[in-house]
Parts: sequence; structure tokens; C-alpha cells
Amino acid sequence: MANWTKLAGATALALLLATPTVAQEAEEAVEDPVDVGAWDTDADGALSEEEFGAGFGETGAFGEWDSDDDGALSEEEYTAGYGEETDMAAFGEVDEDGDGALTEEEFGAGIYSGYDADASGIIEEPELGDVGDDMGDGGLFDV
Ligand SMILES: [Ca+2]
Ligand SMILES: [Ca+2]
Ligand SMILES: [Ca+2]
Repeated sequence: MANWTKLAGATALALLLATPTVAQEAEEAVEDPVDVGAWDTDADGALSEEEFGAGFGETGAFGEWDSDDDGALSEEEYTAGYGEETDMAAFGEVDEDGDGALTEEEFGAGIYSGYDADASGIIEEPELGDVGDDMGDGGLFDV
């Protein structure tokens, strides 16, 4: 009898442990479509580099492009990530310290200035629309 009670307890514990996994998967599915509007945390209708960096980091694009998982993007990984897209900043321009590898910060800053078409230091409309297109379904960073 004592053994049976112990077994039932173990089963209940196993069920308890299994539940958070299911809940977590559902949460991830809801988060899937990237809402660029939500990145604008001060709601001024524009994305600062800080707001962009935080939102872009959430997409996981950097890790997805870093195919050898060394925490940096080589020129090869950078080019492969863009694929067919040719309208991108040259690797050498993004690689600020010129060490031949892009850190996540260099990558984010490079992507940010790429969207800031008028170089005003802030991403606003219509630049914001381009960000939405690339982060959205089937976009460049829909990884
Ligand atoms: Ca803002
Ligand atoms: Ca790499
Ligand atoms: Ca570098």
C-alpha cells in the first residue's frame, strides 16, 4: 500500500512537471508574428536605436544567421543570411572594429543604419514600414 501511494505521488509530480512545457509552447506560438509597433516602447511613432536593438534581438535573427554558433557573424554567414537580397550594407562597413566578425551589437547597429534611409538617426515612417515588411511573415528576418 505504501508503495502504491508513492507511485501515485510520482505520477502526479510527473504531470505537474509536464504542464509548464505545454503552456510555454502555446505562449511562443502567440508571440510568433513580429509586431514592430510594439518595439516603439515610448510610443513616439519612431524607433530609436535602443528600441530597435531590443526588438530585433527578440527575433533571434542573429543566432539564426550564426550558422556555426560561435557568437559572431563571418562575412560568409552575413552574405548567406541576406541571400537574394543585395540591398545591404557592405560587411566591412558593419564590422566597425574590422576584426572580420560581426558581434550582435555591430550587426544590430548595421541593420539599424540600413533602415535609417535619411540618416536622421531615428527610424520613422516610411522607414518603419520597411522594418515591418522585413520582420513580418516571409520577410528577410522572419527566421
Ligand atoms: Ca520610439
Ligand atoms: Ca559565426
Ligand atoms: Ca567586428
